[in-house]
Amino acid sequence: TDRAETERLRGRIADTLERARRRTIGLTECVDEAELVAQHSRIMSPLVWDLAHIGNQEELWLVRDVGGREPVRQDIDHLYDAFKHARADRPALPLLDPAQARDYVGTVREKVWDVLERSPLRGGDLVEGGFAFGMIAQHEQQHDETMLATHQLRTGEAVLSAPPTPAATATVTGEVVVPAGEFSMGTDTDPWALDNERPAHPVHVDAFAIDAAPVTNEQFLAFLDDGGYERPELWSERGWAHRVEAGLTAPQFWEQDGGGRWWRRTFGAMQPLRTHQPVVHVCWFEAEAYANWAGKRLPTEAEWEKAARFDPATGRSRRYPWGDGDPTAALANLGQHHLEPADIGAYPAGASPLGVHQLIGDVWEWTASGFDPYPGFRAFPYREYSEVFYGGDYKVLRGGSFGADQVAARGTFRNWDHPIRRQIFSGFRLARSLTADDL
Ligand code: AVJ
Ligand code: FE
Repeated sequence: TDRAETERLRGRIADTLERARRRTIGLTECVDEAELVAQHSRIMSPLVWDLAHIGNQEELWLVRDVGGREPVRQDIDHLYDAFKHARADRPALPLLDPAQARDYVGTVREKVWDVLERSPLRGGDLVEGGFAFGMIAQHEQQHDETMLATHQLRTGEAVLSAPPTPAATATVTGEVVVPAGEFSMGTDTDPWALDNERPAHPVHVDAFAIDAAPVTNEQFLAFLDDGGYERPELWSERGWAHRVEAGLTAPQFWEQDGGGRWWRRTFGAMQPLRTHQPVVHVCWFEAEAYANWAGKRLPTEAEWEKAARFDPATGRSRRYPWGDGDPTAALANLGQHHLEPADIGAYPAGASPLGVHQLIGDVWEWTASGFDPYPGFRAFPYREYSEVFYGGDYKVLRGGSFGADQVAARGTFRNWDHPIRRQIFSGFRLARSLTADDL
């Protein structure tokens, strides 16, 4: 019945909000107060800012807007408005201290349980299908991933731990040809899809080849060993200027010992570079240079999504490479269950019908595309989520990383960042246009 369905949705919303909150608490209780208020990098907020910002967005949308309740702390709205203060300036603000921030997010959440209990979860775009609740869960999880990136930047002893990634059980090499033709990009039907994923629209894509797997540490090391960071002809003009100015000589967090062996620092622990693990912490310009070196290119966003969603048997676009069902631990490395990408071949069950692996999870994949609206885009529920970023200096990333929760990772989900950024869990895979020889 309708009633039973609404109750099921309520339960799913509660579970999703609780999962996000458990993660937020985990990321903020494992370091001391000094570390919560410290700035571990000028490009990141103090963890205590993310914490209270999570509560403030939840208050704005769920308590005040959906719930129509009195504000909890209207006086602090400006402190946690991401557009008012740059990340570098946030430590100097009169922020809530860690105890106040914890109290605040707890108070807001208590009110949200009451709002959820009373919401019909239909009627009006904001609550239809639980959208606003889903949006806020995605917001919290996206900030959790940002906080995880802050953890990776902090120095000192490791405080996070997780079980090792599953071993590879399949051999995955080479590329997959995706046939020419139209496919449906974006979505009208996913109830929690954000504005930038909408609407569904047909896109014609020429036949292309895409790598069955992301580029690995071993492959990236071959580029480095071949002088990749010293050959301007492999880089775009902007990319080379950034390479020089930022002094890039390897992916972030790679270190070479006196014997010439490479190591990777991951959440405070040093590990020998894992050969078959997707490379992570590279910026778009490094991906571009690698692609030039390999004689290929990055996929466009449409190519990536077609590879991830197009089912050649039916012509339909699926929610995920493996079908329409939600992610599980056997399908994709998501949700911070592990603290690094898994080796290539670790998720054969998650491959697309055409045999493209690990599109969802492991690493965010840089695409060739800038962040632009789909035809028919409508900003919802606020311009500052997506619209103000369109046409800016951003490249789209797809697929989600080991640090992305499944609520904020799906076949249509779009992430974006500046092409110089690499503190995010970013990697890439290559594509190429087909030539007469291939056809
Ligand atoms: C979509 C990941 C680029 O973290 O800046 C968080 C998501 N928007 N709060 C970001 C977001 C508002 C956004 N990204
Ligand atoms: Fe935010």
